[in-house]
Amino acid sequence: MSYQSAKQEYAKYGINTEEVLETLSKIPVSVHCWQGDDVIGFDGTDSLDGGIQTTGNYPGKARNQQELFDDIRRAFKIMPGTKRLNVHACYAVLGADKGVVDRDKYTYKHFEPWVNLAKEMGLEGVDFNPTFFAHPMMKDGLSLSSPDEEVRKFWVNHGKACLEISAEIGKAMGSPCMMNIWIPDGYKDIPADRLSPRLRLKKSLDEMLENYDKKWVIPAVESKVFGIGIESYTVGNNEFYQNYAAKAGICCLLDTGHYHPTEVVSDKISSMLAFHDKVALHVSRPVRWDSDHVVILDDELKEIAKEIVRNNATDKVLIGLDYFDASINRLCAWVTGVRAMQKALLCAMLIPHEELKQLQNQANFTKVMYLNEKFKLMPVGDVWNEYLTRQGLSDDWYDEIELFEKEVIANRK
Ligand code: RNT
Ligand code: ZN
Repeated sequence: MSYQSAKQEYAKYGINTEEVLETLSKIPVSVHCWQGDDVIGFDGTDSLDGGIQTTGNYPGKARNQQELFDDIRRAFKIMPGTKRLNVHACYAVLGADKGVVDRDKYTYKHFEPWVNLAKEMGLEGVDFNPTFFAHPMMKDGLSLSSPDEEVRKFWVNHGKACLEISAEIGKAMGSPCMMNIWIPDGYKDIPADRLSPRLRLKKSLDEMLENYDKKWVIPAVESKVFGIGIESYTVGNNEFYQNYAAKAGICCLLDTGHYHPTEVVSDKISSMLAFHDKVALHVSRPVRWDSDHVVILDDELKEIAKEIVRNNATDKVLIGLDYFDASINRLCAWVTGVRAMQKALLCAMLIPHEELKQLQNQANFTKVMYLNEKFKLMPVGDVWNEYLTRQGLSDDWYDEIELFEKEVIANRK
């Protein structure tokens, strides 16, 4: 009922909500596996490092593969739309290889259970990340930029192994695998040499990317401004990777928490699209720093979604989520972020972009403002509810989380 009247309302502005519902359900969102266990993984570590941190002590985090898989199955059930699964190398399912095979020797078989899980859940694809943190071979906090050749080589080999795994994953899923490279390398205090570590990182990336399966792997590099305990200098900063990606012909990944606090990723997307065929995102929510709060429907998220939608870039911007909140129910965190991302895309699709673009060219900024304000309170919610209904879902999913607390969390002591 209310959807029908919303449909008519939007039609007055030339917006076809039927098309919107169809398109929205097909935009893939890559959901990170690491929200479920505070980025710990299965390959040995019990604490996080690399300048990233989860805060909070909410009970019930997944303690092993089975629990994480169970949680993912449960959470994904109430996430609408097309999803991918984003897996980190530290989530290798090692079995008898645990303690025997190290990260430089991981192979596809250690990740096959993830691919099987993704298939079982009917996901579009699986994305992958080498893990350059929380490992004894991180020497003095450095990986690919280490002056210690043994350390540097180890991590180059980890990257190479991950490229091979990514190719297998891509093939197995029939969908290219985005492999994102992020390293925490940097210094707490003012460095004595800024160039050498960057040259070593460049060399390491060159070695790593010498040979990979271009059909099934989309390599990406993720920059950062600083990390906790690594405040003064980050080897892989924005300028480094922008240049590297452009030269090497690979993808840049923009994490919304990795810039100075007044810089916004929404303003960067169009600049990237002017030069690249693809740009990848880690959608997070920084609060004062790269705090990785749960993604919610805030103004910046809406602005990011507008950039994707109004530039017809839904197949050029690879949307991935990256947050980890340990202070609230982790399933609720997961589902909230995925839904917020899709709500933002929906909001962006329910705006008369062509008219607004024309008004901008006519310098009619008065009407641009008027329309933007008007559309904020148009009946987006009715279209959202219809979107969920058509997928057998609803916006009343809190009970599901409560049930999970009772059935699962209560038993994880
Ligand atoms: C860290 C980066 C990186 C990680 C994940 C776990 O600041 O954002 O993407 O969050 O690789
Ligand atoms: Zn990130």
